[in-house]
Amino acid sequence: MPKIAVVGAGNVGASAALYAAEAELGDVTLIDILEGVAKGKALDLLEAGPVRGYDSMIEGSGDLRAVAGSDLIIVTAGLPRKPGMSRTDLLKANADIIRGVAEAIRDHAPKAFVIMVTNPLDLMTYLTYRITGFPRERVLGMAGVLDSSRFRTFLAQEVGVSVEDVHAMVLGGHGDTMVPLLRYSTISGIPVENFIKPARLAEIVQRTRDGGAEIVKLLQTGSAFYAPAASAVQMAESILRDKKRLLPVAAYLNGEYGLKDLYLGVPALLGAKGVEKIVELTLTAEEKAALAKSAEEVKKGIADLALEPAAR
Ligand code: NAI
Ligand code: 2OP
Repeated sequence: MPKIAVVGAGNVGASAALYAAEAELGDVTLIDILEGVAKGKALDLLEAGPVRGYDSMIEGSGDLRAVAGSDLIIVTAGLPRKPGMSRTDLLKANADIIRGVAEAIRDHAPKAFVIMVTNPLDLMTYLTYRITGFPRERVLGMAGVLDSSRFRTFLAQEVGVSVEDVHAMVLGGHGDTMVPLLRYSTISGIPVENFIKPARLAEIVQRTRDGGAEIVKLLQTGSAFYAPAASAVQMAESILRDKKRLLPVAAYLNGEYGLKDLYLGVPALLGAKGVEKIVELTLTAEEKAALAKSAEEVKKGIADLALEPAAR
């Protein structure tokens, strides 16, 4: 079985470990600075195996060096957003944590794929790419699958159809500037505009943009974790099982969509080589402007990271 490390055994990390084990995607090592939390949750998950019927090994560790030998690493270490806190507020605190995690991955798991979850997502993925020095195919971020899943949920509810028949595409950064693409969102191939009036669709788009904040407001003590963990595991599965799913992911852009040297949500093919292809869609002037605005926000954040100029 492949080895999957999940760094951060909090809400998202533990849920990701659970989904990965249930899918028997690999053996899972949960790592957290709170060693007892990592070990306790790992043992608890292992003991659920006989009931749920999975044979994945699940171990816990308080040492980042336990990433050694991993085929794929899901990074969820960090602070979650609190009410009233923007994703960008998290930048400073989480950048310090992610720097250490990325260095450990670079030194101890040089062949691994890395799926970043920690916010601010596009920036933490960029930071990891820069610190590890891994090829861009092996470092990607989870946001688009989650944002699209929220969009799909709301569209399915509105029309009264199965979520399985709703496909949606959300591009851009994981933040207030995300770009839900209505033209590429369909119910069994039929554009959603055939089912929902423009004013109502606009409301659904806004609810999608606010999807993270909606959960934060309800939970009060943290942010969403089931849907985020499920989304990260779907990406991991596509890579580890070479499924070649075409999913919206935060990928490193090197000229695609006219953008360079940043991570941004775009449709990408995920297979055994990681991000195997970035699909460039033809966008309307309005969509292009929205994506450019999103890219501008991400670029500002990258400047705040105050990294040395890219050597490549
Ligand atoms: P949480 O607070 O439940 O878990 C975070 C865990 O990270 C804690 O157990 C903490 O001890 C651990 N940690 C902190 N520093 C560490 C270090 N240096 N090494 C190892 N572990 C460390 O938070 P939750 O809800 O699991 O969220 C985790 C992150 O994921 C947050 O930054 C959150 O904003 C982000 N997130 C991103 C989403 C996305 O769409 N990209 C969706 C949901 C959450
Ligand atoms: C979310 O969208 C907090 O970014 C996280 O739920």
